[in-house]
Amino acid sequence: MSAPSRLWDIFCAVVDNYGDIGVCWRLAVNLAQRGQRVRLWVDDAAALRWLAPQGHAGVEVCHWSRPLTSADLPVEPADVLVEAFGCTLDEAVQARWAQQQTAHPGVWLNLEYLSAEPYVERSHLLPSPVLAGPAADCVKTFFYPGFTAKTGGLLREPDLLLRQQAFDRAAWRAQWGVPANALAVSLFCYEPPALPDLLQQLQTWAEARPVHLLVTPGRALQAIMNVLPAATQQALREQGRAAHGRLVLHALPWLAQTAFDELLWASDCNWVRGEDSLVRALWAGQPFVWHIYPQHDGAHHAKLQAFLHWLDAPASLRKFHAVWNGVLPEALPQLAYNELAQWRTCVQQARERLLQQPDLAVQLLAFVEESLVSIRNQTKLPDRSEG
Ligand code: TRH
Repeated sequence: MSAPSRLWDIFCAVVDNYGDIGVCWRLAVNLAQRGQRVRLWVDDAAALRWLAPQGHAGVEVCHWSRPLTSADLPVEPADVLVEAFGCTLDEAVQARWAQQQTAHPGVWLNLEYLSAEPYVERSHLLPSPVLAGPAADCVKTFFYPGFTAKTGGLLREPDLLLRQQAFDRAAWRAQWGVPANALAVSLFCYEPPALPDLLQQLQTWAEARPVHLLVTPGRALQAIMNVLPAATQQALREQGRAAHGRLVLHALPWLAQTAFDELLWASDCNWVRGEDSLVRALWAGQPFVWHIYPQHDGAHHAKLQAFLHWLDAPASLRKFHAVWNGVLPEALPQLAYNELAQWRTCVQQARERLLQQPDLAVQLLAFVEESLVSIRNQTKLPDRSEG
């Protein structure tokens, strides 16, 4: 049975990079695909121009000019308020939410960052009463994405598996000039210290079969440029493609999010980063290496270990991650090409485990419906859902 249609306000502050807006956009689309109406409030929508050039039916992008005043807020009250990644809501938004609770009570959620650490299971769905400010006495609920059954799960569109099955890998490769027999490696990373080692490793693999490195724009491309000779940099910049020893390098343009997914499906192994592309690499089911978002206090080390533990990663994959993420200041281990097969098995087993669990939007919808029915029963208000 599908969930009734509700109106969602999702607030997203872009801190840096593309994960905040990337996750919020995917969430908005996931909800719209399940019949929900979403207002996505974002303070910097620039990345949506390439990430989601077509937009999506059911998702309205609203400019979050900070601070919003009550005059900026739409008349129609939302049923669900999502504060993504602890972005603090403006006083006017909190005041409006508090005011509407008598006539139109709703569910306020704090959507947290993804982690495989044990605290996630303990903290998922914990209520948090607001103690001060215009929304004092309202209650927020922490919603934690995660990898296990006791968490909020991962974003997975209802049509993801069908899209993957219908995907024409050969046509994709032909379009991007990657030969069918080549090893295609995608690269989306920050500035990993072991990048020169990776290039060396790929040169070795290229002795056995052609290797094409598909470099995403922005920081990954800049990091590659920094370790290339000037002539190769120039060719890559001007032609979007350059030979580097036995390697073929491609400088990709910014892709729409759905096309970014296809890049990961078309590649034989994926170097990903942050939060959203990690999840997409899991769904792609190819061997991958994750560049975790670095935190100044080193908290990302424990986060990385927790993920590798959940993944049940083989020793070579753990070591590779430790070096790639600068946890071990060593040279990247020489990886025999056939070890990739072991990595692939590991990723595919993890993917199978994840497919057994309800996805994040399904879990959100179930929680919201249960909460709304209970709150609205307590207040004996009619339910105005459209579904
Ligand atoms: O850009 P990121 O490094 O984002 C990071 C992390 O999310 C981190 O946890 C967060 O704290 C920080 O931002 C603020 O990596 P991530 O999460 O993979 O987000 C990138 C998004 O960009 C993802 O949705 C995929 C998308 N993308 C495209 O759609 N097209 C592209 O061409 C590329 C390169 C990325």
